[in-house]
Order: sequence, then C-alpha cells, then structure tokens
Amino acid sequence: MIRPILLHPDPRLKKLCDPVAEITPELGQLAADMLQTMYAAPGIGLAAPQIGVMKRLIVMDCVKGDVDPPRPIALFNPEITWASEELSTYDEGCLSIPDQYAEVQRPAEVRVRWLGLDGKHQEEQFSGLWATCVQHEIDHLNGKLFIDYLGPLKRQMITRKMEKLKRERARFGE
Ligand code: K1U
Ligand code: ZN
Repeated sequence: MIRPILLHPDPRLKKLCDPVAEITPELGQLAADMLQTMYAAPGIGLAAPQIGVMKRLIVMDCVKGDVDPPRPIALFNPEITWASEELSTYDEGCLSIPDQYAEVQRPAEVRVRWLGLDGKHQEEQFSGLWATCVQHEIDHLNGKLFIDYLGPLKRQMITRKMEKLKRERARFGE
C-alpha cells in the first residue's frame, strides 16, 4: 500500500524515533509499504517518520539505471559504526521537501550496522550515493532534515516555499 508522505514543516519530521524491539510480520508489511511508496514517489530512500510512523526503520534502493538489478533494502535500528574522514558533496533532495535541492557535505563512506527483515544483525560499508542516502535517512530518524545543514537564510527560504505549497495543496486538494 502506498502511504502519503508528510511534507515539511511537520512536527513529526523533527522528532527522535523509537528503536524497534523485534521484527514482527506487521513491521515486515510496513517495510514493504515503504518500499512501494519510495518507488512510486520516485525516490532512492525513505524513512518511517516521513509516513508518520515514529520507528527506527529506513528503506533504500540506490541502484541507478536498468542495467544492474534493483537492490531494495530495509534497515531497522540502523547505526553508523564508522565514518570516513574523506568528505563528499551531493546535491540532495528530499521527498518531504519536493523540488528543493542543496549541496550537503557528509562522510564519503560509512559503515552501518542494522537489524534485517530476518531479525539478524548485518553490517556493511556504503560508499557513493548509498553512503549519502543512508546518512540522509538516519538523519530523518533523529529529526534532522538536509536543510538543517544549510545557513538560516537558505533554510528559511525553503521553509517558506514549502508552507506556501502546503497551503495550496490544502486549498486545491492535491
Ligand atoms: O529521504 C528522502 O526524502 C528520499 C530522498 C533520498 C535522498 C536523495 C538524495 C540524496 C540523499 C538522499 C530521495 O529519494 S529524493 C528523490 C531522488 O533523489 C531521486 C528520485 C528519482 C530518481 C533518482 C533520485
Ligand atoms: Zn528526506
């Protein structure tokens, strides 16, 4: 089931999410819904608070083009266990802040430990777009948005545009 994505500003996008105690069939269904919602948007990642669920769950698939097969992954309680000193800059977007992009600098590589859908711990080193995306999604679980890395003027300008978009959507029922 495709779920509606919350738009910034929304107090739920500023909150710390709760860890998941165990992987239940309901959480498996939530992860499946999030992947369906992410692909439909379209996007390369999605965090549970973006659909109003305050749990530490993210999904991603950063495979580009049609050559390589898709790689949908669901990460419960993801934790960064190592980050490279080398940084990389990416022009980030966010499904909760549509049509707004800004350069954000983050560690170029990160090691992440998480609980998989099978209830087992996994650990993997991510680089390139996967590294950028996993950090962006983990930020969502901590109530942080990519615009929080920008200066106050740029952040305020984007927030005002989003307030206008939300007013228009409420008025015209999009
Ligand atoms: O968390 C989100 O809001 C999803 C976001 C993830 C992300 C994008 C860019 C850098 C870091 C994290 C998106 O997926 S925005 C949409 C997007 O980037 C995209 C959409 C279609 C094709 C390719 C990319
Ligand atoms: Zn986002």
